[in-house]
Amino acid sequence: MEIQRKIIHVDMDCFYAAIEMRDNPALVNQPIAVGGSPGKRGVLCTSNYVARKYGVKSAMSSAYAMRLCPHLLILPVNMDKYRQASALIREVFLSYTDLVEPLSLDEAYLDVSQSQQCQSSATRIAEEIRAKIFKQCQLTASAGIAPNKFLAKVASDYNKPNGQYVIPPESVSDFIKKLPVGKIFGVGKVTAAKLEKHELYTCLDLQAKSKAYLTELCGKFGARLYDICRGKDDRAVEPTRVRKSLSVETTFFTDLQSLDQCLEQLPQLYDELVRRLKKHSIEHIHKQFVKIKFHDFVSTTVETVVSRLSFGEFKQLIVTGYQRRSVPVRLMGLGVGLGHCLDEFQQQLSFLL
Ligand code: TTP
Ligand code: MG
Repeated sequence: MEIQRKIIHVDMDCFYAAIEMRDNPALVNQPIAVGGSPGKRGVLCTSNYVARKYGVKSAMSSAYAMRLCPHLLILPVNMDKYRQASALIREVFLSYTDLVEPLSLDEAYLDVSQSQQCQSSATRIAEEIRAKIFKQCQLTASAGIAPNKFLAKVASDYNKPNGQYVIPPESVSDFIKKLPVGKIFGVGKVTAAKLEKHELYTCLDLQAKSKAYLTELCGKFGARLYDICRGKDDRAVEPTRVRKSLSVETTFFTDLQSLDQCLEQLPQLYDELVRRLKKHSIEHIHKQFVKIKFHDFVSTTVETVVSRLSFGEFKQLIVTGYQRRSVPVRLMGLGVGLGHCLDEFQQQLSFLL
């Protein structure tokens, strides 16, 4: 018999913005966002709920956001502060279970199947966790409680902000039937449109299709869809998840017009990458890569296998990448693929973002 698991997905409410509002309560009723400034082709990391009413959201260009909401206040990113809050939140999680899988600074899966607190009620554990987070950080969190990761994540969005939603095992089959395909993690706009073209709108519609049909339609992802639309997801909560790469990138104020101009930018980006690697005490790398985004938003990535970081290799990679198109460049990034140097949870924490 399959063991019934209890998974909680916790996601902080408008995390970066909530921290800024906590630290300056005068901002609470104003539309605010956190991100880069509009004059420098910045993008938003997030916005508060007042700003969201205007359609202002994550990953939107700051310039466009200002058009939607002219009195929007865009605050600079203060990563150290967000990391600090994130560390406190994780301490709360770890007081309930060791099985904590952080997905980002503000989000984690917890497997509380074996946790004894709150008479082993996952619902009450989630309530306590949210209350403790509020007490320690003055920030609100939302949670989803379900028998697996997929459902827990969907559920954490249901009563957001500052709420939680439970999908008990006996409700899974009813819950899943009505779920729109767009809510499935991994189904973006393109896949959703494709499914809808075939009149597949909900998980119930997907359930009527064979695995072969879904695979034909969506490739490898089809097999996963076959399980997911039945509310089935066996992925374990993996506390040792580590990041596989680290990179830095810059979008230029004006497009770079030549290979020489691209190479001129290398030292600055390289120094930034070295700084980040040092900060996280990373020594083992196995790959270097360069990402170039051209003026028309077409991107290319060039990589090479290395055992030590090399400035000269980056130079070569830029040459190769640039010459693939030889047109103006909007963005350049440098990165490294990481070896297996990190397995301690603490190291992992310092490593997120
Ligand atoms: P999210 O949990 O996606 O968003 P959120 O916490 O701001 O809002 P919600 O209440 O809807 O959960 O992301 C967490 C943080 O990660 C967010 O505060 C800022 C950062 N982030 C980015 O920097 N860029 C992005 O594109 C996204 C989506 C998030
Ligand atoms: Mg969040």
